[in-house]
Amino acid sequence: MLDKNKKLDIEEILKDLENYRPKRRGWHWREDRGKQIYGEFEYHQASKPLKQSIPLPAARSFGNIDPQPDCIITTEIASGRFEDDIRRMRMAAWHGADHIMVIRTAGQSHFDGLIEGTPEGVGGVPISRKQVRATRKALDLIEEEVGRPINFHSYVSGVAGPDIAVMFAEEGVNGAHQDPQYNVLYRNINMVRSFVDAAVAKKIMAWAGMLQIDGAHNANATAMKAWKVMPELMVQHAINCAFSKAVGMKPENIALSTVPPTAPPAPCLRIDLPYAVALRQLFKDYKMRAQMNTKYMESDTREATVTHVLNLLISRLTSADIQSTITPDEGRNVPWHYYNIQAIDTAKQALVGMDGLLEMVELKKDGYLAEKVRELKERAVLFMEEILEVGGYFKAVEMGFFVDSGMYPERNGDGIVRHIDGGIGAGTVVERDKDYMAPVCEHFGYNNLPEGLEKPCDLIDGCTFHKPEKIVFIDELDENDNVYKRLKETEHLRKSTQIKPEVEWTGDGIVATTIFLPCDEDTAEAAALEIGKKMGLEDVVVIHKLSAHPSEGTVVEIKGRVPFTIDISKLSIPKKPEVLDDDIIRKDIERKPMKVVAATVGEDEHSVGLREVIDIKHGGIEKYGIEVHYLGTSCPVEKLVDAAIELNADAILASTIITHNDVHIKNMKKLHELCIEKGIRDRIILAAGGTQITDEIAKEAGMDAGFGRGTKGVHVASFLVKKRWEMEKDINEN
Ligand code: Z98
Repeated sequence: MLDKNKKLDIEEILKDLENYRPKRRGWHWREDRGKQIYGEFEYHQASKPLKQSIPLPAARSFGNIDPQPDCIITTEIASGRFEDDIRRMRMAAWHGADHIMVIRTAGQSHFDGLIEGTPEGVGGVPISRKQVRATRKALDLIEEEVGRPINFHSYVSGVAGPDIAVMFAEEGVNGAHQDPQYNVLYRNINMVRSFVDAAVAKKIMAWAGMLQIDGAHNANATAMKAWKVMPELMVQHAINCAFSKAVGMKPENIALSTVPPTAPPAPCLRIDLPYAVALRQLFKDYKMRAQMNTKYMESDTREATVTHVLNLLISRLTSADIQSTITPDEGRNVPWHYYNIQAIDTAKQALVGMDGLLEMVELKKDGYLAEKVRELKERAVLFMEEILEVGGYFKAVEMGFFVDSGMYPERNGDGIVRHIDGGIGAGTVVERDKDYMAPVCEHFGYNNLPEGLEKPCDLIDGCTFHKPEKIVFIDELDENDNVYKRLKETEHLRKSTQIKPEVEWTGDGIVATTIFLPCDEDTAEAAALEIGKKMGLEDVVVIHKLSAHPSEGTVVEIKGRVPFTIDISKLSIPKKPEVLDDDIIRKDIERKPMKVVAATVGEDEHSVGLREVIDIKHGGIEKYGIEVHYLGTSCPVEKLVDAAIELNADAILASTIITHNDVHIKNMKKLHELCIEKGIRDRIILAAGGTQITDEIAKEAGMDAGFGRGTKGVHVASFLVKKRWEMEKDINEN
């Protein structure tokens, strides 16, 4: 069992890996979907709570509940080093992801066999047995920690598809992309080979109960005008669904990869919603994996998040069995830990926020929506009919039917063309001999097995599916490119008190900074690079810019590496305030009543924070019997001090939220000075609070204490009582 206060021990995971067997096989949906009570609320589209998790920030005001939506939430991981990936998986699981999609290293589709060991990848990990097994082992621990099974997923496309499918089935991988059309169109793998391989791979996936995601969305990502390929997308889904079912997959294990085809500033809902509805009508028996649109995304995380949320609205207005969350990563090409987490939180927040939407609004059954839905379905059916007319799928591909930029039946002649005898692996498919026989289970197609056999592998005393001990585990083949070497390089950071910032890999040292510069974009970019260098960063790169105005200003985000480490043993970490027992506080107030005056000072209308600290309803200081005189918001400091004098108060609580031009600091200083001026400073306790206040900042500005975010009544009451003891002690001693 993992300890939440301890990091994953990678060395421990690698230990005895040759004998590790995954705990389970097959896909797992969330449990107890539907009605759920979390705290004070009833949800209608939720699922079982997690044992341990990190709730959304606002949960603080709702009893720290962390409602889990009914659908699976995906995170895509693509760092290229599995030892770093697994830490990110753990963080993702704590935020609510239960589908971990591991991207493969660039080009693995073209490897015609399995690879071994743990080499570093580009844009993803080289998928090898060792890497998969270590990841599954880590996920087995992580799922126990959060109390929910985690689906591990990668890719079964490419020329080694069947080999990978077998390995995944053996190693407890729970889901995979598998779509022969993907190989043909985007990886230029021979069509015949791709479809034969797909049959073999799908049969194995069916045995392992893996969930399959298709590749239709790639047409969306490839076509410049992605909304034009909507009819084709439906055709691609249909081909893969029908083929998979024919091979023996259950429809509930076949998921369509659907993407709302467009994004703002296009009027996206008017295009995306009819498409989503049409898909769900045509493919009722299948699952929907809703991926967000990444096609038009650039480097702006805010923009990406809005598109993501609009896509989540479509998911709630229609349905999603799996909700993917790759947003900012894909646009920026920076698969960073915190973007995974942010995107998972975006999905969780939006889905939970839109809980029960369809109980309150209804999609119209006539008018624009219904007409568009019908039109899209008609276009798709006509497309399919034309495929049949020209002689079938292979012919249609040869004629460039797919990824054409025209909206069917319009065709612009710019589709992807592949030939029946072309592409990688052409000519490698041979017909099975009459006496062909393969004594292995879940083998697709013609096989000459002797009659009366219970299962084919009885002929060879078991195959690896039935006798996993027969699986051959190859550890490392490359003595330089492997995890042990990489771990050695980061040992000084993992096994000492030294730390470095990181966004992707242990010790990568990367930090990102947002800078506003009062000038045009080009100048701002050059200036930002210079600022990064002057800040001591190495390898400074601009990762985002946004013009605020052609000459008035530009926002630039840079990243760079820090060349140093920080020794955490030398840090002075402010101690968390010790709170007194409720009874002790109450008794002390009974012993000697306490009176405080409180207000939000200056021109500041924020009241919520202070009211929470005061009000009995929120567990504020009133509940201990402290008498509070609340003077409201926008209260002049003078008024507060005068009231304290008039009421002979023990303490003043000043809330100051606005920080513009350091007005919060000025307010605190003024309060302190005024109390000195009026001669009460040595007998009055001064405390300030606000989102940007810390104890340190407040004390520097003359307060006795400062209270920041997350402060509760008990913190302030404990402080007041303790401070009064201190003052009483001083008086007694003098
Ligand atoms: C996703 N963000 O779908 P290579 N097979 C299929 C695919 O769609 C993909 C691959 C294989 C996307 C990820 N999809 C993109 C059907 C890729 C990947 O050739 O190893 O890159 O295979 O979740």
